Formats: sequence, structure tokens, C-alpha cells
Amino acid sequence: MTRTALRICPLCEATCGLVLTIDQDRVTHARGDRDDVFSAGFVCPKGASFGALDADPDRLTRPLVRRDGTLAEASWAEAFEAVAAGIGAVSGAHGGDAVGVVLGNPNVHTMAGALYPAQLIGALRTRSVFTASTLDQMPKHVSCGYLFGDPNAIPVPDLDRTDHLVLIGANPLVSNGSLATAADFPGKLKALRRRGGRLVVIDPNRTRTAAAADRHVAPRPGTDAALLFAMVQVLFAEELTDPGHLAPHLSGVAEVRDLAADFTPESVAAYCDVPAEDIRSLARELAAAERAAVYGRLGSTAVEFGTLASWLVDVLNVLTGNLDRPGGAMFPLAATARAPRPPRPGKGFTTGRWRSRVSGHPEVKGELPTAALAEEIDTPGEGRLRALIVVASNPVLSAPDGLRTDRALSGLDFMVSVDPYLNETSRQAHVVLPPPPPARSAHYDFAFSTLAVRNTVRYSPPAVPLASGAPDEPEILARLILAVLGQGGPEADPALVDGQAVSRRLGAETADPHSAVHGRDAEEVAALLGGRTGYERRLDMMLRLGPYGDGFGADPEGLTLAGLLDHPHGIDLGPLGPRLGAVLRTASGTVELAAPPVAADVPRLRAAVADGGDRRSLVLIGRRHLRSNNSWMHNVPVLTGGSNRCTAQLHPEDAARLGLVEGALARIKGDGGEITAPVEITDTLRRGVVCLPHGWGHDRTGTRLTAASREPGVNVNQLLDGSRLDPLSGTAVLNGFPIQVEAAG
Ligand SMILES: Nc1nc2c(c(=O)[nH]1)N[C@H]1C(S)=C(S)[C@@H](COP(=O)(O)OP(=O)(O)OC[C@H]3O[C@@H](n4cnc5c(=O)[nH]c(N)nc54)[C@H](O)[C@@H]3O)O[C@H]1N2
Ligand SMILES: Nc1nc2c(c(=O)[nH]1)N[C@H]1C(S)=C(S)[C@@H](COP(=O)(O)OP(=O)(O)OC[C@H]3O[C@@H](n4cnc5c(=O)[nH]c(N)nc54)[C@H](O)[C@@H]3O)O[C@H]1N2
Ligand code: SF4
Ligand SMILES: [Mo]
Repeated sequence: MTRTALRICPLCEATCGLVLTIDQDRVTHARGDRDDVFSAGFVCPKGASFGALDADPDRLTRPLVRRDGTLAEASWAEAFEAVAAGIGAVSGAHGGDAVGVVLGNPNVHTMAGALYPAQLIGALRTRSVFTASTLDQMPKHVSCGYLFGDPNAIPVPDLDRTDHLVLIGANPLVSNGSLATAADFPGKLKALRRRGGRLVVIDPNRTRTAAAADRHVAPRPGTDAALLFAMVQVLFAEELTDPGHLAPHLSGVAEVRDLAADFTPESVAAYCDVPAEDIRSLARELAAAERAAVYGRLGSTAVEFGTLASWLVDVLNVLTGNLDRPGGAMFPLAATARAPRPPRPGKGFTTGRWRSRVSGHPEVKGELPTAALAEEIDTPGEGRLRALIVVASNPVLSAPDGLRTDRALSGLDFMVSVDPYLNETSRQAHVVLPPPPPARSAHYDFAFSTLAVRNTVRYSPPAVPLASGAPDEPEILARLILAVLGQGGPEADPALVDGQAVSRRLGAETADPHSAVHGRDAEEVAALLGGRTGYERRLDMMLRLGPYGDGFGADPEGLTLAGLLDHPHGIDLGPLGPRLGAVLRTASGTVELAAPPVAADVPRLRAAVADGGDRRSLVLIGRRHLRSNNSWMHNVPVLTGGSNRCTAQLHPEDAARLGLVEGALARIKGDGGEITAPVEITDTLRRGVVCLPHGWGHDRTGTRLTAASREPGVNVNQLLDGSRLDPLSGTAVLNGFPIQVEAAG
């Protein structure tokens, strides 16, 4: 007897609703849910392979504990006792900062990853926090922090209503969108063009997205900040700025004009390798469009001037009046966000409240650069990192210089990995705690609802019950928190962790005159919470205190978890609405266009433009594949093979000059080492650029990745040594760094 269950796909940011067919406890089929209020049936090959991924025989089902040097299966009780002893020994002798926390990308795709890490960091009292953000979008947080006073206030392109969309360093036809949660990005781009709108793509590679555009501009990698500055210069010089409704809310406009003054299209054309006339028309077309949105993604963030480029994206949105209006760049309002309060100035945004020990990198959003993780472990001296808790991260492949990271991890006193796989990183752990597969986990998109191009609310309870005795990931993280607090024994009650979060939030809300529960008794409110588990009670609390919530009775029609469960395909909350006033948290209460730390980085860009860049040297950029995801999806045979391979792509002219033919091996050298990869010649790339995907290099011993290790590929991040960072955000330069290439052997 088969049955079906609904499950939001956790495999990328598009958050599609799936219909799973389930036979016994096995997912035998997955298709798009046509009735899903957000995704309306869209699915991609990864979502369709949900069953294969869920049932991967290499997934760990029991914890592993290292004894006499080898990892062996153990009971959950033994594993948590080992964690309490291992972390306790390090933090007791060396303090909380000696224990690092590393949080990887899947944390934004799990409920556990949204709810528990802050409590874990609090329990450890550690400032040694490293996340995937500094391999990814941290520049956007920093630029929005300075512009709007809140690093999490990230505007998204209003895809359904815009007339003119400019995509910079983004390939949503493959990535399915990022920092802009939209199921069926391909359909939305088609609809844009069908209604007469224009799609502009700025990318050194003629990607699938670029090939579908009305205009494709291919600059030299890493030069976007100069190109965008030149667009700003044109807007001012040709009197095309028109902030309109935003005008009363802006400060720093004149400063931006002055900063942009010498970035004329002519002055940056050679550096960007884009004709000045093309830059001019990019600016004119943007200004002329009725409703336009500029959006930048990884090719604009994980680059040398990532924060400047991210900032200029929104400077363009502001100067053309497109921020916070329909069809422009807008702020979503998630159901689990705090209900809006009356506008008031905030404290503004700062970084550098502390610095990393070895290189002195400033803290950003409470984090240190992941590119500096290895040096914080392997550089001797006071304050060295001696233990790590790694949750859903594979820095040996995802971050610069995996060989050094690998060696550093092997020298730790103690390491825990919360990870379903024994992979390149978790193989160095002393304890591996495996979460259950996605079909056995509940799902709510805490992170992506704050980035979605339409407001909706959806929840999937677990589709399949947990295996007997196995905890879900929320319980694993709650028990981990208790273990680091010294409560590693079986009597420790994970409900305490959820209870603490609930009483903290309700304590603050009942004391807040603008809260729906102001003046009520926090315990009495807590007793009203619905939900079968701790994480469900927390979700119920957040929904009820949120902008659409019932306020625990204040609005009987409002949202609760129980009400949401009556809508298994989700509830549509409508298109995005203007809400800048509620978003702004700068000290001035305005959009601060020219924050001093951002302006102070402009001379570095000016110097790079003046220098012209080394045009003889080749630079490397990345690529993604529809059937892959970062470093952990190469172990599912239906998703690999065909075009999903780890090849070095080169332009035909570069290949000819280097004497490389299709399929030959190229030796590629960078700051951090060298790798050898088969050549794939393609004229989709611009000249001077080599393109390799990341997340490969599955050839280390001691892993359990049967399929991936048969076609291991090479680790592109070995070309980096961790020293190239965007200074304002600490984000690694993963795109547009210099390399040398020659024929191998
Ligand atoms: N050269 C280059 N490097 C890059 C990039 C690039 O474009 N080029 N992209 C960067 C970007 S954008 C990112 S986000 C990072 C990602 O880098 P990481 O944050 O390290 O993420 P992944 O490589 O996806 O590894 C995820 C880990 O989580 C585990 N996992 C999977 N599902 C779950 C789950 O449900 N729970 C738990 N606890 N674990 C789970 C996987 O087994 C794997 O070990 O890589 C970055 N690295
Ligand atoms: N299928 C699939 N989907 C994914 C992922 C995956 O691994 N596979 N990963 C997920 C994650 S973690 C993320 S963060 C998102 C990323 O989502 P996207 O940013 O949309 O994905 P990328 O393919 O990294 O696109 C970056 C683009 O920037 C271009 N680029 C490189 N350097 C430059 C430059 O200097 N300037 C400009 N203008 N462009 C440049 C590259 O050619 C590439 O096309 O994708 C998510 N979705
Ligand atoms: S687009 Fe993303 S969310 Fe949708 S099915 Fe594919 S992997 Fe899942
Ligand atoms: Mo990412």
C-alpha cells in the first residue's frame, strides 16, 4: 500500500512543494505539488530525486565515536557523553573561545539549523563562530547593514511585477535562485519577457540564464563594482536619478555622487573590458524602465570588491526610485518575523567588535571569516582553537585550502560533526551525530520566507516516522547544547532548551508595549502554545507573535500553527508590499547611502581601476550544475554523470594558446596549490577565464561516499590559500582570482 505526503523541498532556496509517494517507509516517487501556494507544481531534477537522496545507503543511521583512533558506531547515549566530556575538557581548561562553531549551508534549510545554533553559541560563550555566509552572501549583509541599519534587511527583486531585471553574477536557471526565493525562476523570467519586460545579465560566462537574456554583458571577473559605479556616474551626469517616493528617506546622495564622479564609463572600460557605450546604455535603460530591479548574487559577492558591488546594486535601486515599490526591489514580510513595530531609529550597524586572533579580521555579524578557520586552529599560541562543533558543513571542500583545513582538523583536541555523511570533514571528528533523512524531518523555511518574492506560509510535518530510538535534528542539537553545558547524560531533557527559548521570547514580548501580548503573564501565554514537539511549539509561538499571527487571542482570525496545519498546501499572504519605514534601523532613520566604512573602501577600487588589472593572467570563476548542490550531492548516482562533471572549461582561444585540447589534462596553479582537471573547451566563456565547479575532490580515505569516490573530481578551493578576502565582510574571493594553467604531463 502506497500513500502520499507533502514535503517542502529542502535542497535549494526555491522551496518547492513536493508530493512524495511513500511505500512503507520509503519514498518511491516525488513530483511537484500543483496545489502548493508558492511553487504551483514546479520541480527540478534534484527535487524529483528526493527519494534516492533520502535513501542513500551511505547515510549514517547511528552515531560514530572515535575509540583508539577509529570511528565506530555507538549508542546515542555514549555519543552525547563523549561530547560532554570532550567539549567540557577543552572549555574547562581553555575557555569558551577555544571551542569553535562551524555552521554550514544546510542550516538554512532545516528547522534545527534555524532554532538551535544561537543557543549553542550562547551555551559555549564562544566568539569563535564561522559560517557559510563568509563563503557566500556576507557582503550583502554588510551593505544592507550600512544602508538600512539591519544586515538581514535584504531587498529582493519583485519578479512577478518588474519590467526590467538586471541580474549580476547570478545564474538562477541553474541555481534556481538565491537571496531571492522564487519557485520556478525560469517560468518567471519567461513571463517577464512575455509581458514585454527586459532581462539583462552581467556575467563573464554565457550561462543558461545569460543565453535567455535580451542583453548579456560579459565583464572581466571581479570588476563589477567599477562597472556599477560607472552606471551610477552616468545617472548623475545625465540627470537620470529619480528617487521619487524615497527622497525624504535618503541621506548621503551628494556623497555618492562625489564618490562616483571619477568612475566614468571611459575610465573603467578597459579595466572591466566592457565598451563605455555599453555601460552608458545599461544605465540609461535602467533609468528609463517603468519598474526595474537590480539584483546581484554570488558573482557579485564572493569577489574582491564584494561589499562595494552589493552596495552599488542597491544604490542603483534607490537612485532610480525602485527600492520598496512594486516591480522594484522589495522587502518580504515573513510569517515568523516579529510583528512590525512603529518606526524608530535604531543603533545602526557596526563590525569589528572583536577581531580574529591570527590575522586580525574584524568580526562581522558575530562571525569570523571561514577562510581563517584553519589558521585559527594551527597557529600556535594563546587563544588557539582546540575544539570544533561542526553542524552541516564541509569546509575541507567548501572553503579555501582544504589540505590545510584537513591537517588542522586532525590536530584538534576534540571535534563533533552533526552530519548525515562520513565525508571529507566529518572523517576528522571524534563524534559524528547523524540527523535523520529529510523525509523523516519536519520543514519550515524560517530563512527563505524572509527572502521570498511573494509572502506565503507553509509547513510540512515529517512524512515518515523516525526510526525507533533515533532523535530528529532538533533533538540532536538540543541534546548537544545540554552536553556542552555538562548535561550529557540520558536524563538530560531536551525540552528544557525549547522551554528556555520560549520563556526568553515571551518574557521580552510581555514587557514590550507594542506587543500583542503586552502585560500578560508569560507562563500563562506559554501554556497556550500548540504543537507536538518543542520545535513545533516554538514555531507556533513565532507565527502567533508574527505579522499575520493571532497574537494569542488579540486577533482570533490570525495565524496559528493549528490553523496552518489545516492548509497543507500553504496559505498565500499576497504580493510584497512597501515597508521601508518598518525596516529602517539606521541611527539617522534614513537610508544611509554613503556610510563611512563603505566610502573608505572606494579608494581600493579606484587603485585597482588605475592599475588596470593584470590582463595577461587567467582568472578562475565557478559554476553550478542543476543536478548538484555544493559538496554533498555527488553520492547519488541519478544526479551525477552526463554534463555534471568536474572539468576545467576554457575559451577556444585560451586553449589553443596553451596547447590544450578537449579532454586533455590541465595543470592549474593558484596561491594555495595546484590541481589537475580535464579540459572542456567552450565559447560560452569570455577569454581569460577558466571555469571549475566547487564541491568536488572526494578522493580522501576514511570517508563513506561510495558513489562520489568513484568519480571524485578535484577540489577547486585548493587553488586558494585563504588570504584573498573582501575586507569589509571577510568573505572569501571565490570568483575572479588569478591562476596559471599549463598542459599536464
Ligand atoms: N570555489 C567555490 N567554493 C564555494 C562556492 C563557490 O561558488 N565556489 N560556494 C560557496 C557557497 S555559496 C556555500 S553556501 C558553501 C557551502 O559550503 P558548506 O556550508 O560547507 O556546505 P556544503 O558543502 O553543502 O556541505 C554541507 C554539509 O552538510 C551535510 N548535510 C546535508 N544535509 C544535512 C542536514 O539535513 N543536516 C545536517 N546537520 N547536515 C546536513 C552534508 O553532508 C555536508 O557535509 O560553499 C562555498 N564554496
Ligand atoms: N543546482 C544548484 N543550485 C544551487 C547550488 C548548487 O550548488 N547547485 N548552490 C546553492 C547556493 S549555496 C547558492 S549560494 C546559490 C548561488 O546562486 P547563484 O549565484 O545564482 O549561482 P552561481 O552559479 O554561483 O552563479 C554565479 C554566477 O556569477 C558568475 N560570475 C563569476 N564571477 C563573476 C564576476 O566577477 N562578475 C559577474 N558579474 N559574474 C560573475 C558566474 O559565471 C555564475 O554564472 O545557488 C544555490 N543553488
Ligand atoms: S528547485 Fe530547489 S527546491 Fe525546487 S525541487 Fe529543485 S532542489 Fe528542490
Ligand atoms: Mo551558498
